[in-house]
Amino acid sequence: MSLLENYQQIRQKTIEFCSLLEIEDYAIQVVDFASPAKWHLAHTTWFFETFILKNQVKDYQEFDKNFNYLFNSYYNNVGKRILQNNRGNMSRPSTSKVLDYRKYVDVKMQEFLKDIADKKVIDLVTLGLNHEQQHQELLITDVKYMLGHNPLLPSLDSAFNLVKDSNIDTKKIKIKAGIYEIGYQGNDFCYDNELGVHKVYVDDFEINNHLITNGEYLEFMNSGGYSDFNFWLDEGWTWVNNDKINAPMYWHKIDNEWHYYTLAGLQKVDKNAILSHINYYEASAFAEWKGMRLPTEFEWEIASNNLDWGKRWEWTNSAYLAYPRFEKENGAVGEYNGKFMSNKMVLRGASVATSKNHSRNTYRNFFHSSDRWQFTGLRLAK
Ligand code: AVJ
Ligand code: FE
Repeated sequence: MSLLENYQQIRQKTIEFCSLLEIEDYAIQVVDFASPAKWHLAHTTWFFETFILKNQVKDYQEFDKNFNYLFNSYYNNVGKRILQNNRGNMSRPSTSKVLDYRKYVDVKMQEFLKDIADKKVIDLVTLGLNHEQQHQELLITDVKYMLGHNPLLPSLDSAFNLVKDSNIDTKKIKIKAGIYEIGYQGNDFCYDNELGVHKVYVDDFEINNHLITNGEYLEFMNSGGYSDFNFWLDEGWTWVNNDKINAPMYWHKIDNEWHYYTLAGLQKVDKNAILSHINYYEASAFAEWKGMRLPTEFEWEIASNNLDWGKRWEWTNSAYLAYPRFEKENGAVGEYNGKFMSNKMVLRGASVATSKNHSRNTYRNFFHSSDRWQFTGLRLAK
């Protein structure tokens, strides 16, 4: 597929998901970490306008002089911006103005992509497309958070039954101790944080093929998992107590039976379906209860070719740190990944909301230990 066709398809996909929204759904921000759909639509567009059009197209006229301030997410190199928790304060610009912004930038981008040859620029456009795909996943999880905190727990669409998949092949994979190469070695796109192929030593280990199911997690819950401090990391135990946590995000006990909110509406918890919406503290406590542990990101990558993966982001036992030969990209896009390498854990795999061509066994997702609004799950190792 040409870059132009790729651009058209990926941009269109964002719009397709949004067509399921009501106009009131576009603007609100119910929690700091979840951005409004309107903001995602504009921010992904801003990325192309800022990093491609403004730098590459002679006499390019920006769509609106305020948009850099409104839709710059975190690039200090590109100027001042609104606070992240103010993203929902913007009833203006209207959604229709933001959609006009997308069209304006799309016209310019498509013109520009017709004869583009510079490898560096092609790479930057490709980064912009992968960026948009990351935001497609964030859009889904942010909309889920919004509707999942609406008192009526409305369904978005019956097709969005994203928690259902099950895999309970209980095979265990044994890997021999040795020195293995870690990092992306292909010729296609990857992020800077996957690069700098390097060797790591791992000891003998065993890793489960299956992701923990709701049924297995219910056993942990029913045996008092959330009330025994022995299973918990200190920060996790504080969180459980302060926030009175007794189940994964979106779970509700109704008439003594566990249900969970899905984008297809409220449903009874399916014991065979793969667990979702747990944070690192919960993943760690579950592993402790089982007498096992989470794999490191290196063990995960080494074993990945023999594993069933791709339905949940899997918490690993690895802190999100730079690889030994990590080089952040030049310029403002150097702020893309590298500056978040503190106080975050690595998640490996991909989720039901991840673009299919976007998942690689070297992809390093990262979130804070307390985050659980993504489609996060866990796999055990020992
Ligand atoms: C890799 C999902 C943690 O949410 O900030 C979006 C993705 N990077 N825009 C994030 C991202 C820039 C990133 N995560
Ligand atoms: Fe972004």
